[in-house]
Amino acid sequence: MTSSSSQPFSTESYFQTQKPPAGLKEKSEKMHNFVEKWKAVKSKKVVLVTSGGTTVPLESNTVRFLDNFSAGTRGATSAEYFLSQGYAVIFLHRLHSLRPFSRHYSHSLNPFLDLLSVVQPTTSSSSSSSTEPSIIVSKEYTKSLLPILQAYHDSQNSETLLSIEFQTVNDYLWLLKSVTASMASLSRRGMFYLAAAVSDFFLPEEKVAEHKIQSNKGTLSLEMDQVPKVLKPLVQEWTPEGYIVSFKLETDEALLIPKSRAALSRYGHQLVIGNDLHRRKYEVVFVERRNLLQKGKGDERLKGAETPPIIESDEENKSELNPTALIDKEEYKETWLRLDDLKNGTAETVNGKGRDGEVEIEELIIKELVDRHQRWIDAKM
Ligand code: PAZ
Repeated sequence: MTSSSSQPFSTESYFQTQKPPAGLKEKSEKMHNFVEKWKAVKSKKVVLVTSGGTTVPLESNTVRFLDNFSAGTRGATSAEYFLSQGYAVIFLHRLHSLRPFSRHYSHSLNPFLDLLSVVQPTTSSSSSSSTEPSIIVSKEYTKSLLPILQAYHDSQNSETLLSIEFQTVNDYLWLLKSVTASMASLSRRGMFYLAAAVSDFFLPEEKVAEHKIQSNKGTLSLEMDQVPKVLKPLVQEWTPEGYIVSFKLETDEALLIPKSRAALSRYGHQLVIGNDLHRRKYEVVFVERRNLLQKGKGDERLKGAETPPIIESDEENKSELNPTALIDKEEYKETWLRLDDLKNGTAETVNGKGRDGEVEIEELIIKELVDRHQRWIDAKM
């Protein structure tokens, strides 16, 4: 058994030792059927959007858990723009986090009850008039709600959106592995947009207390294990042809680009989107290898000479501490997307404006990704 006192968990040992969550089979089947359905439509591209934070329970009868800040805004917003670009979307999200369309009316920012008005029955003698009060959307909100409602109905009628929930980091890892196995058959038509904020640490099953941890000791000491870096097998084994986008969140701006480059170098996927915690709604940076961009394809990552080195174990840890140490900077290219550039007229949007009248950074991100993904697909034809 691997644990913090011995070797860190590898992806393999993780899945050998940590139990699959309840409901995995049913959820996996739903995702698999969704993929198969859209695979049959040759023109359809499919994207997996992961969204929201993962929890790490401290007790198996869970009272307390480790969590993070993510509300799922990035994922829910991006899913809408992918749908509007004609993608079929698997939205793998944290339970109770924001969801596409309903996110516009979150209980804290824009409670839906505030949109509604009561219409009292008319006193007219007409037999057809109702005697019951009815509820309508107030006129001032109708204009902004209408396109959201239409897009929501479109996604339901066309069955292009499948939402699947996770809560713990263990749920997330098992579901990710399972959906990736299904999506691998899409070859290059599948995109992975991994925006969830996944815990770096977890408590292996054997270390989780069964009952609520008692407070009579006064202090609580926890030693957590590192979550294995599943991006590595995902890119190299589970779906070698998929177009894979990971996110890198930092709070120290100086680390954003070096750590994004280090992730690309380590895992060999196509794109890292770097974002700073406080600026994430206004600017992001795309970090990619130059040779991928120039040739418009990325299979170099798996073939011989041009493949960047995959940094293993000790080297991986070293580069985590000093992310610039092993990286050839010339190999990488950065492209900033900033909402400020719209004001300056240096960037275009797909629709001109977000549905609430404000442009959202996700609209710019998805526009860029659709182009890159298409080039990735075309490069194989
Ligand atoms: O969910 P949200 O919109 O509040 O935040 C989005 C985000 C910062 C979690 C996402 O853009 C991101 O960077 N995800 C990866 C985080 C990481 O594990 O580095």
